[in-house]
Amino acid sequence: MTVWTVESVASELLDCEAQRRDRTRFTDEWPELDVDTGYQVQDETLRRRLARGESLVGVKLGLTSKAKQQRMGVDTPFVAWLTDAMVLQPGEPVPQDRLIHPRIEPEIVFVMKERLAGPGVTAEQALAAVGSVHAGAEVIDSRYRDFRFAAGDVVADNASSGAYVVAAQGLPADAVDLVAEQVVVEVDGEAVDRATGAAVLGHPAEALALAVNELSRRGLAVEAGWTVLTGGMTDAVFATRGSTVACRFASLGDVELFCGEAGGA
Ligand code: OOG
Ligand code: MG
Repeated sequence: MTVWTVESVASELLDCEAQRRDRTRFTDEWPELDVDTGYQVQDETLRRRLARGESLVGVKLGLTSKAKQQRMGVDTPFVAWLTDAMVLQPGEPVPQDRLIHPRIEPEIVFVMKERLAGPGVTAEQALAAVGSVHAGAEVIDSRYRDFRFAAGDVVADNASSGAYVVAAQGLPADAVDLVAEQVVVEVDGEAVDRATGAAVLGHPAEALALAVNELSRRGLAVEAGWTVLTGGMTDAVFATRGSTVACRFASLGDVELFCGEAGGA
């Protein structure tokens, strides 16, 4: 049986990503892979992403809504890293050729105007450091077969990071009622799900506060200029080739993702 370490799990996860290969979760073989160890793996994979030339552009929250927690069977929210290699420009299709089994979820996105350091940051203080709020969509992609994982596995896997798109036009944080802000998820023009900002820990700024306070445990902060994905508001939908997924927000506008030509590999 393989004896896993932070370094070998980091290598295996980055290899799976590069080779578009999924695998069974590590916690079956290495029950000691708890959330704290998962963060050590996440930080090791970030070091390797930066060493190969990517830059750190922000953080994403995972499992901040009941819809996501129930689907994934994990009820602890967590934070993970965003690099420039994950950015999709509005209008770019889902990068199917580098993803394993992508799914799409609507997210309220913050762009930070000020640095925020914890511990003890409140949602109100967090919101005051936000420069603009944007409509967004995340293309998640797990390195685990059928997205089956425990909390330590998914934290190690950088919270199923894949790609994400943020609407170019944002609004000042105080210009939107983020609790009431509604999103409708459409697949090929048909509404399949909807939620409001309240789904995200009661208020998306709670997710930002959670990220800041979690990072402070590791001596880190949320930096000015960073992008923060506050977490999927609804369950994610499959990025089926040939389809278009739209996330239509009431005040923040729309984000549309074409899922690639039908029939491709
Ligand atoms: C974990 C990633 C969760 C979110 O917004 O909740 C996430 C997963 O669902 O595979 O990105
Ligand atoms: Mg997400």
